[in-house]
Amino acid sequence: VRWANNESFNIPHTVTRDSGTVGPQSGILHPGDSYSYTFTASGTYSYHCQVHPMMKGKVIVTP
Ligand SMILES: [Cu+2]
Repeated sequence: VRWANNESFNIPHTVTRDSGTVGPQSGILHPGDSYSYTFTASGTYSYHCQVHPMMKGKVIVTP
């Protein structure tokens, strides 16, 4: 999965796993940056933006 910051203004975001040691962990993404993570096991992976904790998402990987 590839996440891209497509903001028109200078708003940074992150893709940060909610817990555990497996899952996406991008660090700061400025506009124009992108981050890719390859999921290698099935499961539900919840994540949020460290800058804006109300921004949440999840990826569901099926076998
Ligand atoms: Cu954000």
